[in-house]
Formats: sequence, C-alpha cells, structure tokens
Amino acid sequence: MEKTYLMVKPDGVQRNLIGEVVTRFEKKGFQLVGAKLMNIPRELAEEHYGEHKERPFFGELVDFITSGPVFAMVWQGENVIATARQMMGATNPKDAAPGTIRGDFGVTVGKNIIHGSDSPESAAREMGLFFKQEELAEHSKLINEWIY
Ligand code: DAT
Ligand code: MG
Repeated sequence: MEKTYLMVKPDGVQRNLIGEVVTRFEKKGFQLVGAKLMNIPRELAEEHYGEHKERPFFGELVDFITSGPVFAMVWQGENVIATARQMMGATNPKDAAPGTIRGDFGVTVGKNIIHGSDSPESAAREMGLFFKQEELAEHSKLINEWIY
C-alpha cells in the first residue's frame, strides 16, 4: 500500500492544529503508521528542502521549519500521496480552495501549516530522512474492509 510523509509545520503545532490535521486524514480513511513530535536539526531541514537550495526564500524556509517542533507522520492508503496533496491545498494559502487544510487555516505562503511529499520518489526520500523502519508500526485494521 502506498505511503507518504506528512508533517504539521511549527505554525500548525503552535496553533493547536495537530488534532485537526490528523482527524482529516483519519476520517478520509487513511491509516497512520508513524508519528512523532520533534525539533528538526538544521542539517536535516536543509536536506529535506534541498530542492529549494537556490531559491531566495531558502534561508527563511529553513529558519521557519526549525523554529519550533513539527509533528512528523507517515500515512498509508491507496493514492495517499496525491490525495493528501489535494487535501492540503495549493502551496500559497491565498490560492488554496476552502475545504483544504491550507485554504481553511493558512493566510501566507511562509506559514502554510502542513508539508506533504509530492511524488513517490520524494515520499520514499522524506520517509527515510525522518523515520527509521522500526519507528513505523505496520498493522492491518478491520475497518479497511469497509474502505477497500
Ligand atoms: P509545497 O509545500 O506545496 O510542496 P514547495 O515545495 O514549492 O511547496 O515549497 C516548499 C515550501 O517553501 C512551501 O510550503 C512554502 C515555502 N515557499 C514556497 N514558495 C515560496 C515563496 N515564493 N516565498 C516564500 N516561501 C515559499
Ligand atoms: Mg514541496
């Protein structure tokens, strides 16, 4: 089953949105297989956002993501990578549709509540950066028979 890396960013943690975010993915029918509250070391933040190294906002982005704890998660489900991106909404909350996490809770692009992997390659890379295999609790739930 497909897996993705999702993370409530420091603004979402400070604004008490961890539960709201988790509830949305749970209600959708996705399954949580790993989660932890953590401070991201600067080197890990730079590696995670490596694709944006040359962008003008890179320093600000790394400062922000290391400014307080994040809630790092791995979620599982059919098409979870693309569907989670849809549920998050557009990168800039001003363009994110109502009903999406960024559309409902964000205002500016710098503080947009949530991160989600954008492809199978980035999901594998980011899960590997943030979680050891033994931190993932693979398990099957009976309710899956009512989802699939
Ligand atoms: P996403 O988080 O939707 O995958 P991204 O990978 O393009 O978006 O950018 C990573 C983060 O960088 C994004 O969540 C917020 C920040 N960011 C993106 N574009 C920005 C910009 N023009 N100015 C400031 N921050 C930006
Ligand atoms: Mg991205």
